[in-house]
Amino acid sequence: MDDTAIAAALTQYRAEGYAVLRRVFDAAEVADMAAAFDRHWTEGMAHGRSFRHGNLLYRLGPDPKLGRIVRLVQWPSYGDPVLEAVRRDPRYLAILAPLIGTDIKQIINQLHWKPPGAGGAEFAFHQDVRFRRPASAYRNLATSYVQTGIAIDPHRAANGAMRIHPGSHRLGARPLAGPAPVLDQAMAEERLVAIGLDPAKLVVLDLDPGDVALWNVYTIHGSGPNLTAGDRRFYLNGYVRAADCDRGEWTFRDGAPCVLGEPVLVHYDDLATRPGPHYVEE
Ligand SMILES: O=C(O)CCC(=O)C(=O)O
Repeated sequence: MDDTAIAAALTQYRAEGYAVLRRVFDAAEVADMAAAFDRHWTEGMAHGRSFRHGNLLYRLGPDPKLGRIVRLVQWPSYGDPVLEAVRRDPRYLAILAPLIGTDIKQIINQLHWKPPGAGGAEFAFHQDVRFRRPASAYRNLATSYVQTGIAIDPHRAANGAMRIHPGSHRLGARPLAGPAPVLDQAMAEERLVAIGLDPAKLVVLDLDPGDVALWNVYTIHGSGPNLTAGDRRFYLNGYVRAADCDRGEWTFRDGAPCVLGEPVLVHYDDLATRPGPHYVEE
């Protein structure tokens, strides 16, 4: 990942609302992250229900074929040195600084799974702006927030790769997935047609392990089922210019990486009153 590759990716990100940087993390680093995913899968499945401890959340859900499975983990980096080091890796600063500066907080730190044989594990078409709540905590969202994802496994159409509508980041917030959770719905191209978009323009994010994808908070995207025999794991980190957000964990302060300490307010509004471990109603 050299400066030329970063500049080209950021030009594409600004023009089309997404970009891919190739081979940011090497095979050994990806293997360490894959092992971390497997540790968290074991832990989440052992809970058997959605479980929270502070900002750490194991979100389980029913799968029509596999029963109850771990769909995602939020903030696995507390207590996980491998994932914690990746979230504040200097390579992220090099990618993010031209977009949002060197004082950066983090809102998303998340593991996504699509296990082989899963009948669901889809994400309906949506824009991430719907999750940036409360809206009053954010300013200049279109230019202050950047979402990223590291492919842990080959990320292809057949195993439920993300699909993106290029240029859709210019459309503002559009009604897409409706009020139901994005996680519980399949991608429906008619939703794109209903807002005047051509599904034929969708791009599949074809990623190799260690590649990093970036997308804008208004970019329309979704992902389908995993129809292959292997896992599809994706490590997401979402960053915001610190001055434009009232929440989040510090990631870089004046360009220096910040180690996670005691959890601060990100999404979990009851952090101060109920910080301890507990099971969560789904
Ligand atoms: O993991 C995926 O495929 C979906 C990612 C996504 O849509 C999101 O995090 O907003």
